[in-house]
Amino acid sequence: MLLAVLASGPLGDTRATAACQNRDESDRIRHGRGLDRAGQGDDMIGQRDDPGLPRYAGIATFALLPQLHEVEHADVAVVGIPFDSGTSFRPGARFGPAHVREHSRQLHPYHQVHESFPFRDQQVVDGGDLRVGPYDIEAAVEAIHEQARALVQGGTTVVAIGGDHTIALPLLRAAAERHGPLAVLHFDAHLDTWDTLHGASIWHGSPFRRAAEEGLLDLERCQHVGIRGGVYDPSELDDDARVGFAIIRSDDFARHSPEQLAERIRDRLGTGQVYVSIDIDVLDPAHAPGTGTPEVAGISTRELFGVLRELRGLDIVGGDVVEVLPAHDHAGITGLAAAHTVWELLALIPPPSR
Ligand SMILES: [Mn+2]
Repeated sequence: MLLAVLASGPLGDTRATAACQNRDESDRIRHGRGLDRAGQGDDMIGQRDDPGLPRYAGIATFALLPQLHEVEHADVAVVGIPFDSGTSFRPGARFGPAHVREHSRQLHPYHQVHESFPFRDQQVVDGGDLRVGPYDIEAAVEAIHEQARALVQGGTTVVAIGGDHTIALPLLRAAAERHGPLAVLHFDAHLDTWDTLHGASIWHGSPFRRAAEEGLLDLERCQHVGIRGGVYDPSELDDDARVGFAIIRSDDFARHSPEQLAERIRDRLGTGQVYVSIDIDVLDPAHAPGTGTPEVAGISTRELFGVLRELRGLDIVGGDVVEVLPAHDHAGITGLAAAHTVWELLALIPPPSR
């Protein structure tokens, strides 16, 4: 009651007015310009670069990038999709986007391996969270589809932070509407090409089966990476092959280098357009404990990045990093892994030809 009186009384009004009056140009949050050493990219708005506001302070957009409304055109938008009603086991990935943003504060401008500036070659923004409710899966999938379609049709590549893996279906719909049937590069412990569960046809274990049925996938060019565990019957693997996927297992990382595996992936994907979907549970629970359906004997963060960094040049037209579940995370391990995975994905997306 006391707080309410203060806020609505003369003292509250005075403070608010003073705050507004002080918010002149010098108080605005400053973002770096995108100028690189070759003098290119100076029309980009880069990460927040404000000596008065350290990286750990202020509101966390992804990688402290500008928001969508702060730029004239975004080439790439990182959007949160706080939806987890398709989850079959532990719920809570709806809180993933905020967690990943919070752990993305330490992402820096320069990529040492690629020798590139991922946020200077093109305009990358935080597109905020999509508007989506928790109670009706089909309505949610349609809402995600509509909002993703508006971005994609406007020439913005969408990279989503989930949310559970259900969101890949509407994102693939939006991407395939613009680009045609797509190759899918899918990092996951699980196939995610199952049919129905508990009577639901759209859930987080079925997005790629539904996508194949809808004609969104190029059935000769899809690739799983990191598969292990979680199969009831070998017929599931036959179904999986039928909807277009080849498999690199988690175990394959013990026998083959990231370079060799990346070569297999390139052979499979060919030169056409690719959608990259990364379930954080592809990582071993030691590297990503905060996820909905953990599977032991997974790959390490370094192995994941080892493969991703060999895939420069892919024509990536969309992607997601999903299944981050903060309630089961410890010390931000999963949040950090996911934030850096998004960054690795952004570093691979080719800039538009201007
Ligand atoms: Mn998945």
